[in-house]
Amino acid sequence: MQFNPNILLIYTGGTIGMVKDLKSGALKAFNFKKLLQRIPELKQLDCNIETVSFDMPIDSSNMNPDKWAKIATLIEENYSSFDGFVILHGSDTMSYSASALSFMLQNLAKPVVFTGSQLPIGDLRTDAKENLITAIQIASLTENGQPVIKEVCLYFEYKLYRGNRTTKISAEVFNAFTSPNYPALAESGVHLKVNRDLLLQSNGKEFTINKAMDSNVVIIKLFPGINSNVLNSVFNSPGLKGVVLETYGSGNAPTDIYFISVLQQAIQKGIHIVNVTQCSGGSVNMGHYETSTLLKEIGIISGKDITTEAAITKLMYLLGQNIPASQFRSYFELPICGELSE
Ligand code: ASN
Repeated sequence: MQFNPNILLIYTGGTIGMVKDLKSGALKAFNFKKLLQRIPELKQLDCNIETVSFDMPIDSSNMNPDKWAKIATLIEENYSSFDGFVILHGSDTMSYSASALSFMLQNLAKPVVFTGSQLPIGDLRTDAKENLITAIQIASLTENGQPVIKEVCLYFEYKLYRGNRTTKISAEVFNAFTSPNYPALAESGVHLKVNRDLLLQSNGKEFTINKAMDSNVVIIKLFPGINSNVLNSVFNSPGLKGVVLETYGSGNAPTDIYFISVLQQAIQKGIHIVNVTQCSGGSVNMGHYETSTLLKEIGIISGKDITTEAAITKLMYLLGQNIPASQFRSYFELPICGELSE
């Protein structure tokens, strides 16, 4: 007898779930309970689809750690009854959410595939149908009764990426995401080609979720001329515990005394600072240039080839774990679920 996987579609909001009102012409949220009526093609898939929707679907600009916890809880509550999860999410902050969920869902052994679209599902030229149908197919892939994908991914415009390696690069073209430092996990063409060597393997431990995310963090992007007043006021923000510092090239920054001393004082106060490159590809390598040697010496953490989205959510996650200060750097610099290269 054929095995039909059970797939749970979690609708959080975003452009994908909108249809044009025939009278007014305005875009409005679509009732996901009627998904199969709207997209009859879904009936042809060899899986059983159930849907659950946020009570108030959101534009992903309104995504936050509480809503990440809501998604994680929905997955936890349905983990044993479903073989795979597809999360419909606005594209604007999808890479942040995919990164956050990759840290919050621990010991994952089933697929969690984020997808969305640039045009609403009700639009004639929509990219939503292909993204949704293929995301469901990917979440349904099994081999010897086991899911093929066992991690948090993002599917968009014919490519499946590791979610915590992605970044949104276009508000215009359908090919809106890229994964600058890790190849696509799968590509959809005439055939669905999965690059199995690139997939994360399950560790066999029991699935749990961790919802504690500490948002006392900030991203600072360097630019020539950044001044000490501004830097001082950010680093002296009450409650600040972690900073993602977007530096130049392979992790370089000004060598001015004022700059280094602001960072050093912050580290002495217990603030964790992670060095991430502003470049869209490549890795931080502190000590390669003179302009990054001091950063290494004062105890800045290397983000290596992590994206800013994964760095800020990993910082929130690790700060939520109350890791001893002396071990924080090693926890950050080691991958948890493939978000950086060793
Ligand atoms: N503003 C939308 C969102 O992120 C963009 C989209 O989904 N394409 O919710």
